[in-house]
Amino acid sequence: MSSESLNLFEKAKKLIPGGVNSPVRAFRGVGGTPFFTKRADGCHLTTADDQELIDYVCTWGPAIHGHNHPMIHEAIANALKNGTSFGTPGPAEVEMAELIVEVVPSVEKVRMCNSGTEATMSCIRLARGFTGRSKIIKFAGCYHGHVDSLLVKAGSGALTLGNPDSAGIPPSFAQETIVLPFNDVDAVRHAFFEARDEIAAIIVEPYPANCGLILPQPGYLNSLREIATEYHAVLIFDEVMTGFRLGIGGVQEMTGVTPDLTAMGKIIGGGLPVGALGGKAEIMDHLAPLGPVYQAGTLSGNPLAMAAGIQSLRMLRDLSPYPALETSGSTLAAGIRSIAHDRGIPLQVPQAGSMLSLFFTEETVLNFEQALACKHDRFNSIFHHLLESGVYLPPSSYETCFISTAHEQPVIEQTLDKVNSAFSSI
Ligand code: KE4
Repeated sequence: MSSESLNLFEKAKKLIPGGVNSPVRAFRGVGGTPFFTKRADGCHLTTADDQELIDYVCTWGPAIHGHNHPMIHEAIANALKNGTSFGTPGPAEVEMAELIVEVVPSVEKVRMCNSGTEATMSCIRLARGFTGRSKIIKFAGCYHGHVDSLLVKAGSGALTLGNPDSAGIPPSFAQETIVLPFNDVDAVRHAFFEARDEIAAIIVEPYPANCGLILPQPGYLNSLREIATEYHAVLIFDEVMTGFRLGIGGVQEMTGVTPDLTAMGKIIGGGLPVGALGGKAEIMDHLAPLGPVYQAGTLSGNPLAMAAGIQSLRMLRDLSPYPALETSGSTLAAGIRSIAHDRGIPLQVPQAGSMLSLFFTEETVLNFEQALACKHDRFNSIFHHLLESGVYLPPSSYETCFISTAHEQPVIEQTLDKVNSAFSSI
């Protein structure tokens, strides 16, 4: 590892727990020391030691247009002339709400917040307030941010650090959360048979991407919709990651499965801190100041973040880069599969649009247990070989790679050359 990043990390560790402001950045999943980034442009990061990396993390999703896109940069600069935060309603919030309602099928009303965690936390509280019930169903390996009720068998950084159940969550909270295996309809039916009118909501990442990328079996999401309707429970799609990425309307538009509430984030911030929850007006109107469910935020709807997010959404709506992103994703996934196959290395590369992940196993991964059983040491070896050759994958086999419109064909080909070399090493 280079010296400037090492120096910075040593300093950071004295001041910030683990030296990072979000655990998954610490490389605990893959080993080694994280590099520090000093700038980002297009599909590249430049490290503190001027190493240029092809970035397949894309700041964990928001940078779908690549980093530092000039039109997003300009939108923020223009908004900055008017100040940074007003603490009153502003016109940009209306424009953002209009855009989200326009492009996300199930959203009739929307409330902005500042992170995906706030969005899912608010969805849970709203579902409980709307139904008067307490229990929540979530799925093993799904990660919905660091919400007390949802840090139970969670994915992403919690799983990477080997503690999918965080300390600090009172048993009284955890017992209100029912954790089920993904892709198992009978498990959901059984849970409702047992706890029927106690269950306020099902919350699901419709394409789980926090224990690697797991694709729902045909009809699975439809079954969740039917069961939630049958038992008058709220169906919450956590589209913080998939929203606006797999299509402008997310998984709900792709599959035609309509949730009651949707948690959003990442892309709608254009790289600035933004989350949002949206859904049926009948439910959303239970939020304060209209209804009894309190939810708030000093910087919610911040004008700079709105400007960045509005520009990001406009470009997605007007330019529709999704076919090109699908081509990039499928080309990269097919190339990696072929490289592994030629070497007789068992590897699954699930891919959807500009999202893909690597599971070192023979079988298709359909749930958390199967994801756990993969050969993570092989991923870690590939991760470090690629990093040394200038390609940055997410620093955990429980994460998902993201591709942006800035990852043009030559970059994909260059990446595959480096993947080929990396696979020669295992
Ligand atoms: P934030 O609070 O980190 O903005 O969003 C939480 C969240 C909610 N729902 C889903 C489906 C998510 O993927 C996330 C956050 N994603 C992780 C990456 N797997 C963020 C990276 C990190 O924790 O630093």
